[in-house]
Amino acid sequence: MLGTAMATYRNQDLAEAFDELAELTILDEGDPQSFRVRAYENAARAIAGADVEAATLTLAQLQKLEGIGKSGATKVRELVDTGCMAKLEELRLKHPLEVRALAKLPGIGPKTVTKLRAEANVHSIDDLRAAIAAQKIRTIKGLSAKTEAKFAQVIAELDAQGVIGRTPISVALPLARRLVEQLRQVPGVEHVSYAGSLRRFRETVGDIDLLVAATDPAAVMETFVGFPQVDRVLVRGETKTSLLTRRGTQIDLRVVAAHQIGAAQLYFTGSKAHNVALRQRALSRGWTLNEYALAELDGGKVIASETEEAIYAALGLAFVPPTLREGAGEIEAAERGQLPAPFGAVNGDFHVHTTTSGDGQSTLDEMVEAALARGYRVLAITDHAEGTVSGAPREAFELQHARIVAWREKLGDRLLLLHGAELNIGPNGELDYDAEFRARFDFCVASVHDHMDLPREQQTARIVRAMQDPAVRSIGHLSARMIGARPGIDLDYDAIVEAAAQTGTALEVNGALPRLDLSEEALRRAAKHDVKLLFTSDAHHVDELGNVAHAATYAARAWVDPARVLNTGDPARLLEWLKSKSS
Ligand code: DGT
Ligand code: CA
Ligand code: CA
Ligand code: ZN
Repeated sequence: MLGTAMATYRNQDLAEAFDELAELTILDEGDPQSFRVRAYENAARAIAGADVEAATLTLAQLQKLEGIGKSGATKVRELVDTGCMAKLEELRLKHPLEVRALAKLPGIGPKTVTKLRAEANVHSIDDLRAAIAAQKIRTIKGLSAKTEAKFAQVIAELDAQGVIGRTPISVALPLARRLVEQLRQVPGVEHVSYAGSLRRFRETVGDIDLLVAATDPAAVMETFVGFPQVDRVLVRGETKTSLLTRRGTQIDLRVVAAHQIGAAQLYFTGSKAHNVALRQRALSRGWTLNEYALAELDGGKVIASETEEAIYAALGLAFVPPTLREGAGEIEAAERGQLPAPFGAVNGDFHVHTTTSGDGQSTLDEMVEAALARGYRVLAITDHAEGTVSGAPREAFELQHARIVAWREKLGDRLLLLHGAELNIGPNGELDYDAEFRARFDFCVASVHDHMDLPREQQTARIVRAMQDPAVRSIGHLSARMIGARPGIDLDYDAIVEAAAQTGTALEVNGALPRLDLSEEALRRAAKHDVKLLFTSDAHHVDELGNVAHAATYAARAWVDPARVLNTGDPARLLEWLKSKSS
């Protein structure tokens, strides 16, 4: 379905359209760096960051936005005025969703996709599986048995992670938040929320589940199917509608009665295992639990339905946070009052970039002001060091140091502002600059950005070696994975965690949605040793400082003990830890 006349294009939708145009153009031209691709990417960034709604601007006004040329401005007007961008529609037809999923496999570039389509009739991941099984890849000119084995390995890894066909949380969460915001504005709407695996904060979701309580369900459905990112409507009913977005994510929306919203939230948040256990508990008390209510089996008298809290309480359980509802012992813990304590408020950030990094978008001043506004006690500025593509030379760090010192005068005790850096960890654990220069920093986070294919032993050794450096206070995004796109490096987690405990190096939980790193698995291993954790944002823009909340929500899934986390709650422990590194 094409956009309807009633669609209203917000900046996020327009930016999304240009991002999609860039993605499709890469596939079409085979060159991720082409002039056109970069123009589309710039337009997407410009619109996403604009202070005004681009849809309200004239052609001339649009062209005055930095990063938007005549062609971009024309395309914005075309989409807003007609509900359709001809170039985008043409490329979508040429490169259907299955092809785009194929192109997203790590290590398969756009040129290879073109070759696979033209010479092996491979147009989807399933086609690729079949071609590998038939040993057809090695017969394609320019490819080999080695390429074939590599493709097989990539697919096997993604299968093991269970991510093929699922949407990464970095796509699903912003989309869901945007929809919730839009649906809240429909007249008669009393409640909107997302449920399902997204609310449980899984790293990938099969689909997005939305719940709405409203007096006028038809108006809700009308708005929902008119959402600009809709590709097609799969099911349309009075109380349930399902649709597919242009990026291939399914969204289910259910309208329920306001007095039943708690039961619906509980049911549709799942997980299935959690629900089954709750229902058994209800049955053992002569009650039934479904998406409408907790009620008596005979007579059907409702016991609780309006809030999740009331239902848990009636079942004799403490409220179970959605992140723990995986059927992994949470009900027993809730019964005994032994659920993990919640984290206190985040009181500092230890992975933050400014414009000193090539890819940073906010200035030091903006970051400091934003940290103050968030009530932080500590802020470590950690721009990329020379070993990273967007890294800064020594002189830039020296200039920044002077600016940080100047800030300290003004800040007094309000905020401890640390002069830091994000050091790159080389293949053998080498770090940027030299020991003397590194020692000048107050706080260094060290992280892996390349050499992803080394064997486990070497990956483990490089990180352990980095932790032994006196300047390194924490390890950034330990596995360097990109959820749904790139598996993490192969690591002996027990050895890493032991070395972290021994050297007093903290492990970061990076809250950038594409990363969420430490992974759940690593977090569970970390619990077995005396390792300290830091929740960090990896913000490149002040708007991303909120990523620390993602780190906290995600860490909760692994039952992390708040005592392990240095930068939540009372800052005394944090300040103590900052003073010394045992090595
Ligand atoms: P996903 O979408 O695959 O990432 O995972 P979920 O958990 O979001 O699953 P989904 O979308 O199929 O259903 C949302 C929730 O609805 C699920 O977590 C539990 C509930 N639910 C769905 N179908 C059933 C069912 O047949 N039995 C029970 N007990 N619960 C169900
Ligand atoms: Ca779901
Ligand atoms: Ca669903
Ligand atoms: Zn970073």
